[in-house]
Amino acid sequence: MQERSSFLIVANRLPVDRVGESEWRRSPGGLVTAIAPVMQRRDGAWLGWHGAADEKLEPFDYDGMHLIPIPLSALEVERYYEGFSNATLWPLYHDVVATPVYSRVLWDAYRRVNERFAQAAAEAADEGAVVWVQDYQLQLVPAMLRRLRPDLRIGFFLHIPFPPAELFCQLPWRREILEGLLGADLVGFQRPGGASNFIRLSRRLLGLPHQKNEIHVDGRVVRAQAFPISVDFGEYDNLVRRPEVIARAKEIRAELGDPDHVLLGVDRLDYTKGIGQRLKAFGELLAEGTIQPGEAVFVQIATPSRERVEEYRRLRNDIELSVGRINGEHGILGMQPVQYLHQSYTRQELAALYLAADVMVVTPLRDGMNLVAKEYIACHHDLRGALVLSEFAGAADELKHAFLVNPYDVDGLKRAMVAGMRATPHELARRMRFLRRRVSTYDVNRWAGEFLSALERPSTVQPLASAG
Ligand code: ADQ
Repeated sequence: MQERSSFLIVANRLPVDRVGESEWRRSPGGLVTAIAPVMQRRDGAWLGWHGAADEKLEPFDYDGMHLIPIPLSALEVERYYEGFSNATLWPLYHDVVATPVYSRVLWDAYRRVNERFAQAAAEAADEGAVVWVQDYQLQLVPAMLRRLRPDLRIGFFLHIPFPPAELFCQLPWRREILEGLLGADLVGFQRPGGASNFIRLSRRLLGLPHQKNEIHVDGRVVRAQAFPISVDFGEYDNLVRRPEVIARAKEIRAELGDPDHVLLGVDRLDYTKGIGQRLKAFGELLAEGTIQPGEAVFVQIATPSRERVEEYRRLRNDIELSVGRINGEHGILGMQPVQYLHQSYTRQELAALYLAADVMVVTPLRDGMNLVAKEYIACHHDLRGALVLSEFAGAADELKHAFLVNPYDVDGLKRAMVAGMRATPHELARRMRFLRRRVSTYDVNRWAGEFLSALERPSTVQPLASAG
């Protein structure tokens, strides 16, 4: 029998990607960076899918972490991951910006895969262990795990928004999802609004009483609270001070033809990110002559994402069409106003791009947090650079000194982009100082630390014995 761990992370994916046949590399992302030290300190294990369908792998150690691969069949990838997670929950939780698919076949797969994760966690956890379940793909795991192992301390964190009742109630399995989450001792959200939506829904759909942010269920108390996620500030701040990154940023500007303004978008190619809206605004600024070709270049980096889901294929076509149209109408030989790159980059190259950009354009229609906005801030110790930020990103709660916009308002978007380009260095420095103060003090280590200490702190509220 394998050794049991006193600290477990349960996530859809393991924190590693395969390179070649059997080599692994740590996947990029703040979550791993924040959690790896805790894992090493506490003899932790991480359960998740390793990324290949129809393949069973034995647990293995990597970089001080014990990794437990959970197998998924090709059909489960299609139904649980691409289907229920990304064609049902993702659009529903993001304000229905695309139409969610409601299918019993997809739901069945979601339930079955969640059960498998819960079983594996129950087997891997030591007596009284702390288990931290991540994100929308695994919302049933807390309750399933509690049934198997009532001795565990279970936390759950939702990385995407938690919708209001008006939207959530569309879900045919709304009770099951709520009950699944309520299996945790602590349910974390990006924004206070997510926590209050959850508390209100528990009352409305399940009749559960609450005191402030503590819900009474089955003689237990479940706390719902916001923990806004952040980035590894120090990592980016160090990167952009390195001579090779500074040189690369200069080179990027030169390759773009040394325009007065470099505008930048960096996103997964996802319909929630508002990429079409920002391109439309930029195209209109060129069409009406507010900016001249050559004066400004828009660089849009769009990482390939969920390419087998229909909506994502359609989005890619739409974006590529609109890039082609803007460049066709406003480009001149050797100079295209929009540079579109459908590729992934290393952190170092991303840091150089952030450093090179005068205006960072982050315009999601809805976003749990948005780490790109915070990464950009971490890259500007020079106090240069303007952040145009959607008020519908979780990050807008903390980053009030950005140029805040409603991405549905094209004129407002145009005004904010122009304001970012024309602001004085003094004004930009003033805003950037506030933004950096926030992101440097509340970084991803603090996020993980605060979640875990809240999870391990017993509630002071007496459970109502009869509730539930
Ligand atoms: P995402 O929707 O993926 O995350 P985001 O928070 O912006 O959105 O994170 C994207 C990450 O991918 C960033 O760290 C960024 O640097 C990286 N990235 C983007 N394009 C890249 C490229 N071309 N090459 C390499 N890296 C690239 C979900 C939620 C968010 C929430 C996070 C964390 O949707 O709202 O902020 O989880 O909780």
